[in-house]
Amino acid sequence: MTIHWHGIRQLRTGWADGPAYITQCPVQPGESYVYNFTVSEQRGTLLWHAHILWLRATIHGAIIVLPNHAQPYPFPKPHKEEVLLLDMRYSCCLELNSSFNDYKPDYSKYAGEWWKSDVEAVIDEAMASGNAPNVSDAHTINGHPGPRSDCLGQGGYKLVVMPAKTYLLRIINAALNTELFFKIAAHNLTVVEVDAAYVKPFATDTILLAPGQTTNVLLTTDQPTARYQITASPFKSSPVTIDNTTATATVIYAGTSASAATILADRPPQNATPIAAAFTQSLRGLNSAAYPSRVPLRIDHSLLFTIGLGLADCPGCANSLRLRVVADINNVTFVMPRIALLNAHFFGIGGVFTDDFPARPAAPYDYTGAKQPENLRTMMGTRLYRLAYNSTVQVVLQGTGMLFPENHPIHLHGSNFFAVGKGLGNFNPDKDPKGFNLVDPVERNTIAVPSGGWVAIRFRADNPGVWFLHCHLEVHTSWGLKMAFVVDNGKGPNESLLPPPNDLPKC
Ligand SMILES: [Cu+2]
Repeated sequence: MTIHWHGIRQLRTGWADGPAYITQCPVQPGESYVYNFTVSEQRGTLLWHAHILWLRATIHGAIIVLPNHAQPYPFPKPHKEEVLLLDMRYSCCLELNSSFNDYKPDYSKYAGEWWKSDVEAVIDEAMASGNAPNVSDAHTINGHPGPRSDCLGQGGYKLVVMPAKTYLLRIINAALNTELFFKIAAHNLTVVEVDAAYVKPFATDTILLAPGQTTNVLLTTDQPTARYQITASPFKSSPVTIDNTTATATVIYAGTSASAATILADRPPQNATPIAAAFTQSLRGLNSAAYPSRVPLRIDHSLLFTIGLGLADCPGCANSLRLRVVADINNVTFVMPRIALLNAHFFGIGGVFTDDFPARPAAPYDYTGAKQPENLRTMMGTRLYRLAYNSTVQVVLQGTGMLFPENHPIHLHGSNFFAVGKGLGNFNPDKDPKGFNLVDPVERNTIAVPSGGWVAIRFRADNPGVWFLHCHLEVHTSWGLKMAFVVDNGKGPNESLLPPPNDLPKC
């Protein structure tokens, strides 16, 4: 097991970041490891989760970093705060009725009972067959799928509110493979923060979260006393099979009669790309005097990363073509090392990785075109991209149409980034940078690259260590859509990676 503190910067403490074989070897059964780190200059909602294989399906929770007493929220103090954790279950609701009713935020007690299929078996079977893995059986809100025809007696999660108050909802998408729309019937939500970075407040009736993303919204209880449905429903950006269930929960105004009907939310259609685009388009960094947007303006490394799918030969695969689906960045399918990359970097152990990750595709092509090449093979390698301390980086994350285009939520460890531009089709290096927002772009740690389009991000490499960049759809990470940056030490007194702790697990 390893645990990742998703979005915590881990300044100089990469040993506590958690991705298995990137910054540490897994903690073995019966062993222990203390994650020791300091949270500085960050506040907001994040999540922690297991970061090995598919174990984060059951092992995850919220991290709430409260603001400094001297520096309150940049919006009116809410009456109350609530955490809403959206996740998914590979389980049969009927068989698990009792566990759903007994839900407590203590996954270890229920981990054995939640699953009809063991998630490890799900991905192992997919990797052996070469095909896509089975999808989950239910999405949930705070552990409950809500009432379902196959899950009678399930009222779901209930949020009881007082009228004429403002609530801060901290919403987290902890699902493995589904981007989720979130909605509350008859209410607008005022978005104030994403990925623990404040944004310019804006009102919307629907928000969208990719796996790994968090969103804080203000909910003002300005509607008639009644019960209102909450929905978490999938956003489907490509022709793949997904878990198409909707999780439901209820906002109940105090004083609502027990027999009152629930006012239903009209959840967006699964393919509601315009709603998804309108939401992401509305996100702007707060960029106030207290929270300025420190967007790098001069760029040392301008990178173009194509992200998508490919095929690999698989003589043992159980399909007729003897192929398996893989995923890649710049046509490199990442091969997991056997010892942790951070260890190899710190102690100078050779033969574990190379630092020749390609800055751009070997040859330009029509990345998002529907025309498929004859050869969909990728290269295999444990290749990293090296950055000098404090260098500035722009990465254009370019989705491809290889096999088919799909939305990829890309997560960077060790640094937040600014999303300075996005578009559909192929990134145009002559025209598109003219439209970049270098004033108040949204700052975050996970960004959904639109299906058949691109996103440009910028960050400063001011955190020495090895930092994972990967798709947060776990299926794509399993298939190899991942790489890492190695950031060298600086020369100043606080610009070096600290030595590893004594209890760091060994491979
Ligand atoms: Cu992906």
